[in-house]
Amino acid sequence: MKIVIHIDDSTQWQAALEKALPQATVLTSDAPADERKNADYLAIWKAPEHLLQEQSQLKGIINLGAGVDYLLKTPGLPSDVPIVKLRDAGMGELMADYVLYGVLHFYRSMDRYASQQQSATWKPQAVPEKTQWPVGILGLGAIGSFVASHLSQAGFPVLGWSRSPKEINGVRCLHGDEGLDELLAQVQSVVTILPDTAATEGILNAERLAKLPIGASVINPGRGSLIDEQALLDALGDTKNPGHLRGALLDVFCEEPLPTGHLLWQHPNVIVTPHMAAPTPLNDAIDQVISYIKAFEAGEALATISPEAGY
Ligand code: OXD
Repeated sequence: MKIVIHIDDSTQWQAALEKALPQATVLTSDAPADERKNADYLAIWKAPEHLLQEQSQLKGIINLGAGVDYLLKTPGLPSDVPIVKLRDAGMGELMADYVLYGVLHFYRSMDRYASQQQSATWKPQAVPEKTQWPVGILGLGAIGSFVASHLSQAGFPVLGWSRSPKEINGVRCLHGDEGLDELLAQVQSVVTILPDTAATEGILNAERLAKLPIGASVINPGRGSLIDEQALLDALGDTKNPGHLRGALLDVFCEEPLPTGHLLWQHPNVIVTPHMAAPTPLNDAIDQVISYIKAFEAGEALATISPEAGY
């Protein structure tokens, strides 16, 4: 069996897979082209087109991340090879930490203290009851559900939204367009963890951002395409003309890296992080990759990606 890996730290993944599957030939995408050919499995994240195009006998593709948007847009992706993706695999916990940090940042007024510090202003801000700080999570897949439960356990009232109905203990789950409007009207912080698909592009547009309460904040560790960036800037306003939103913590952008001159870099109420909310953790992910390969080899049914749905 031949497995070819492409991800930033491919050699660590190669060593871990070789150890777990001693009978397999495990190569990184740096191997010579004639050795890379005829792979049975590709385990990849943001792989170059040629790696997909040069294969002819793939049994499966394993996406080494939660989002398949990049993979599905890669020219040369074969249409007849099943694709699986990492589901949670330790990313839920990383994402939950990132989101909890963002919620606490606004809830405990860290944004206000940062600005007060500019003028050496000593002024404690009121701490509302957590019950008065509902948080909305858009997207209740494996990671979104984990984040929603984590925030609920941290004491925040949590509203979750997905296209189709879901049930999560401790989370008020809403769905459909009406459910989305209902959620937006109530939350102090809205968190976007949806996949990047035609149906989710610009889901937080000007009209929907306007539905958020005055002083609400936006946290986006999902995909840049989910938010209309100009509409977000308009809703944040500036020091002369403050908008109705208080601030944003953004990890993902329509263009990455975020271009140097982009207004989001300069906005005083925006924190920019470089797509680092939930880097794929090696150990948890390796266990999942191995179980996928074993299931493929055993001919077991797997939850594969639907290229039409985009997730
Ligand atoms: C992912 C990501 O989709 O890190 O896993 O963006």
